[in-house]
Amino acid sequence: MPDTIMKSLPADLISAVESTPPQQGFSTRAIHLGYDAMQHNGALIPPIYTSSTFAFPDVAYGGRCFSGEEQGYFYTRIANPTLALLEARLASLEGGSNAVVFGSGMGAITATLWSMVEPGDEIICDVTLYGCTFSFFTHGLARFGVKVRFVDMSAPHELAEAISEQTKVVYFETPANPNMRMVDIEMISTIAAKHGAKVVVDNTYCTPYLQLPLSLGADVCVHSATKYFGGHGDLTAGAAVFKDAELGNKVRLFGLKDMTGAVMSAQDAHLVMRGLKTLALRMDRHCDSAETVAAMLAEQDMIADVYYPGLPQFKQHALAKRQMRRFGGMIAFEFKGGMQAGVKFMDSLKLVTRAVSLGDAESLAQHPASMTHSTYTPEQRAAHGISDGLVRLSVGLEDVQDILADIRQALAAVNK
Ligand code: 3LM
Repeated sequence: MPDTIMKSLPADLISAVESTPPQQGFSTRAIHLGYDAMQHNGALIPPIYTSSTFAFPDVAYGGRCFSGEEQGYFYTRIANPTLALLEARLASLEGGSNAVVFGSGMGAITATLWSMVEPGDEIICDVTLYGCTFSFFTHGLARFGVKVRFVDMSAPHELAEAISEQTKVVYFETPANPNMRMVDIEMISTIAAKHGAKVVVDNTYCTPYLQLPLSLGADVCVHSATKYFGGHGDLTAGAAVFKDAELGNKVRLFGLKDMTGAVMSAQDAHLVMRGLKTLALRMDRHCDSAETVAAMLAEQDMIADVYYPGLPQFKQHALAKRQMRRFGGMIAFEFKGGMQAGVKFMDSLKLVTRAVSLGDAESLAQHPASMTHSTYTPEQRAAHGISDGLVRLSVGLEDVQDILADIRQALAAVNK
């Protein structure tokens, strides 16, 4: 465990982290890291600390907590033992120095970015971003004097041409929500590092089980933990994992504490930890089923394009094989009949649920142009590669033959 993680942990967690053997596998760390039942009355499952505030043995101790001399807990918006355990596990799984958890993915993204830039600085983003992230950059940060530029990072030379000493952050998703366009993390990180810019990657679609951006040169991973981390559609949460512990501490003490207050609840931290225990199992099942569904969709005459990194005909398949362990549970596709056919298809689904969000046990279908990406104007969507006919599918954990059967009957309904 890096020294930097240890410094940010309270004493009881430090002894439990120290007793966790190094080099354990992904799932073993997701299940055990940082917890010793014998220090908690033998309780198999870590206690949920719902307390918003923490008692001081004396005034001087409280003062030392506030000045940072003491690592004790004092208020849950800044730190809490249940959240700290989840943070230690996420830092380990992503290979970071430390992590901070939040009340939503947007909480993680906004708190991180507010802590990294100042008026006059520049951020360069990939052209395709989740709708609310796009909105935060264009309507949020840009209003406060931060210059936001968009570059097609699937062509790294475009970043090399656009980047300057003014650029403080390079930001992207890979695969991107919703059109699955991919970005070469290593190549983009090399270009950014040459100019002293930090790289922030939204790793929500992959989770660290499928992709490790920090090991490829990125500086920060942000997540909507609402998705695969939680995995059951019953919580809203976020996380950021940092290569450099100092930046993580700044995001906690400024971005979280003062700028957003977007704290995660202890109950949700418990649920995310429960989700992490089965993350590897669930991701493998999502990948197995999505591969099957994507292959079936690709055979349909009525479908113009299927965007799934695991398909050999996917334009960036070679990059996907290099960068990802497997290809994930998200698919996007377009009908030759355009938006009208897509809407008919989605309205005909019976098992697959019409809903936004992703990464749940239930398969979900949605229409990005009118839903998750309606924060873009139609002109912006056209310029950012998000077509009106795109259908997005989050392949769930149901039996794959039932998912296939539902999709087949909905495809048949399109032609009726
Ligand atoms: C969605 N996405 O359906 P929260 N980063 C990525 C995301 O996909 C999301 C966030 C961050 C969707 C939510 S649309 C109203 C529903 C790649 C969320 C933000 O704040 O936890 O929702 O995460 O694509």
